[in-house]
Amino acid sequence: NNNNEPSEFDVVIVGAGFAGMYQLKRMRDAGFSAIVLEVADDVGGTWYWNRYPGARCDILTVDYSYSWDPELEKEWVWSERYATQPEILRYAQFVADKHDLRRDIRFNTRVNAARWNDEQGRWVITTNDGSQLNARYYVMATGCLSMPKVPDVAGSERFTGEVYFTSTWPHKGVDFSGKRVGVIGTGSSAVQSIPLIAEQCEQLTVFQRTPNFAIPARNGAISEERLAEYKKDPEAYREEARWSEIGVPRERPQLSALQVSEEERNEHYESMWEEGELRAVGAVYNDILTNADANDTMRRFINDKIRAKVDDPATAELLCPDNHYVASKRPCLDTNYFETYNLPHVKLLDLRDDPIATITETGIDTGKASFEFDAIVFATGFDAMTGALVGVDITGRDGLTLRDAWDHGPQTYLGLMSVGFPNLFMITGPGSPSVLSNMMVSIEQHVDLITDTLVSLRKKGFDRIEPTELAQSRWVQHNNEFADLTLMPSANSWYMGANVPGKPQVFLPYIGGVDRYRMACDEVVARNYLGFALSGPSGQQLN
Ligand code: NA7
Repeated sequence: NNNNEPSEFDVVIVGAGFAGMYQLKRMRDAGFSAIVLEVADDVGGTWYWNRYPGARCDILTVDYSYSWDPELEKEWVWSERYATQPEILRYAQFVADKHDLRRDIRFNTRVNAARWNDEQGRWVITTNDGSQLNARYYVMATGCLSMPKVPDVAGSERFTGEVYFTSTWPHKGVDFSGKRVGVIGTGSSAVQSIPLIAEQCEQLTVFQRTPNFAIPARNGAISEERLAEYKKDPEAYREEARWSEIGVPRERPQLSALQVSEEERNEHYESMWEEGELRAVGAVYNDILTNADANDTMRRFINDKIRAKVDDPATAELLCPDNHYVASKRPCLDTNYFETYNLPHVKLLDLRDDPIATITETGIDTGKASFEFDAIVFATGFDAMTGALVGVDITGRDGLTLRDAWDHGPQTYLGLMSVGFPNLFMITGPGSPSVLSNMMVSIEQHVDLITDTLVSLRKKGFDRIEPTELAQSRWVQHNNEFADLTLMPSANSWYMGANVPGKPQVFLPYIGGVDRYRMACDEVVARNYLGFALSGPSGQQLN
């Protein structure tokens, strides 16, 4: 069906989420022929798929917005502090319309394989409808949390009732009224959806393996005061975000949590609690992520808050995180999550005490009990950061597959490229700040870097770029050493790949911060692409 369309491009981009959309725009403007391949039937990426009740951003939406089109600041006003999934999807669609992006996006198209042809210096990309595309450059804009984790619960195919995944929710929605529902998982998606599922259903049982930290979202209209932070000079605010630690402007804490009195500390934690923003967690003290005792002070504060919200003391204890440090797993923002357990028809089951033995035709059997359900919801997360990349059959130079190259964990230079895979770029790949930051800021930085790099290669007469072994191995080492300075690797988190059985356990995102990372990238460029080998009609350059 695509036979009459061109199949030769300068750039093939995979994914029409916020990364792929902006990448398309920049490539077009830079005069490259580009196409986006997208498996869904519209733009939006993660906001297209994650339609579960309560799905929202957990970065304020004034921050989680494109900065590359300043008109958008005026044309689009977010209705709440944290916009819902439908509103964010509408925003993506609005941008697609405004910039006429869809004409270069091929929807309903899945990339099955991509193979590098070294003689021609081009990627050959095969899609699910059997067509082949050929491109000089290949950009994976496939997202960090886009490949749902395959259920690793025994018997999950046996259940004959309704089965839902938060990550691929039915477009027509789900009506839980009068139903007995089981939810597996208590990560961000579960914390957002459980209160709304509970409002509808007859009976709800939540199967919890690890309790999570959550601070109140305090959603609603954004306060004038918070809005003023950005409104007084939007461009300066965006620039500050680009040079901040997490892609959201915030003050840098100067003090250790252990340097102040308990009273003063609790006052600070109260204001973090009141602020209801994840940026506040890292802005209170400078050693929350590096010092176990400092982190413990925050852990105790949050757990006391949980205890105050939950009536039944045993349930409250189960909901208090006790085996990981604050922020070592992705903290959540919640609206009535803990209070939901005060409802008589909602029960919490502790899988650490009583693991799931098997899912059955009619429900879930744990070692100690048997539950009957009309519907089971898997809120079990994603094969994060690498899943969508190695999910495509990618073959680079000399028949090397990305899957093999990353067998012991992802190998990248700057989270942007990988040795053996010339001209293949990843947007917010492993080894870049990505999921530890406001994704909009990190996406824009990578898209700008990739586009500017291609423009620079074209100008200099090069058409191949690949990192050197040395640069890549040092970057991987730097990543690991940096992560090891913190408490982050101690948790069984998806940051570590620990949520997927058999996945190599390495800390996946770069923890040095958006600012430091940007500085490193800028220096690489300023030093003539330090750490990259460039070649093409005008010869070779090795830095
Ligand atoms: P998460 O944060 O990975 O949460 C998944 C949850 O599911 C988490 O509580 C897991 O427990 C639980 N889980 C996963 N597998 C199992 C099995 N086999 N048995 C029991 N429980 C299980 O995914 P989300 O979709 O909530 O959020 C992903 C990100 O999207 C989020 O951080 C935001 O950045 C946006 P565990 O903690 O592994 O013990």
